[in-house]
Amino acid sequence: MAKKLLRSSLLVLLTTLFVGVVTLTQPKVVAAGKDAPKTLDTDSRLAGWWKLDETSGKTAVDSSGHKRKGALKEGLSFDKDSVAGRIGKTLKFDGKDGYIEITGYKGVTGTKPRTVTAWIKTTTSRGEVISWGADDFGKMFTFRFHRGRLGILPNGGYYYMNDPIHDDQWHHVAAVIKDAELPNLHDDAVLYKDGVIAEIHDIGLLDLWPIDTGSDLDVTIGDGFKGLIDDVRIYDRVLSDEEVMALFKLQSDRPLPKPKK
Ligand SMILES: [Ca+2]
Repeated sequence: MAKKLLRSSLLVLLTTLFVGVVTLTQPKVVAAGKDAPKTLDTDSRLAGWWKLDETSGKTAVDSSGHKRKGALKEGLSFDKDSVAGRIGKTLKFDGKDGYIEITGYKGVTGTKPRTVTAWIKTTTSRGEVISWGADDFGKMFTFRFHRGRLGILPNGGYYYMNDPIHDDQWHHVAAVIKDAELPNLHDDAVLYKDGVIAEIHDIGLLDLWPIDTGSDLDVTIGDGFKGLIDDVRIYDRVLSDEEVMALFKLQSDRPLPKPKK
C-alpha cells in the first residue's frame, strides 16, 4: 500500500515537473520560430512612416516598407528646409505654401481604426499636422490646430486637447480612432500629448458626424503649419497607451509591450 502510494506520488511529481518544463520552455520555442521580435518600427500595421531625414531633393522616403513616398510641394525642399529634428533631421515648414503630399496614398479610410503620431515643435497654433479624406461631413480626417489647440476635425464636430502646445518645445502627439461600427469623436477618439492621454479642452457635438473617412484626397503633411514636424507615422490599428508611451520614449525599435489582459 505504502509502495503504491509512493509510486503514485512519484508519478504526480514527475508529471508536475514535465508540465513545468514544457511551460517554461514554450515561450522560447515560439520566439525562436520567428526571425525577430516585432517592434513598432517593424509592425506590419505601420501603414506609413516618414522620418524626414533626407538632406537633398524633394522626395520623402517611406520607412514603413510600403513605398508611400512623399512629394515636397510649393517650394519646400530638403536642400533648403532640412534642419535638426527630434530624431535625426527634419523639415521646417513655413506656414504658408509648403507641404508634403503622399502622392496616391489615401490614408486609413472608412470607419477603420487608426493611429497617427508625430513630433512637432512650433510657436504658432495653426495649420495641419496631417490630413486626408474627402470634402464632406465626417469624411475628412484632419489632425490640426483649431482655436489655438491641437485636435481632430472630421469636417463635422471637433475634439481638441486642453494644453497649448505651441511653446517652441518638442512634443510628441498622437490621435487614435478606436475600433467601432460608427466611430465618433465623443466615444472613440483619443488624443495623446507626450506619451499620455491628453486632457480635452472642448468637443463640438452639435454637428457631430460619424467618422467615415473618404478617399478623394491624398494624405498631406504640414499644410499651413509653421515650424517643425518630425517622424510622422500612420498605423492602421489602435496603438495602446503603452505603445504611444514607447514612441514618446524613443523606444519604437524595442519589442512591443505585451498587451494588458
Ligand atoms: Ca527625422
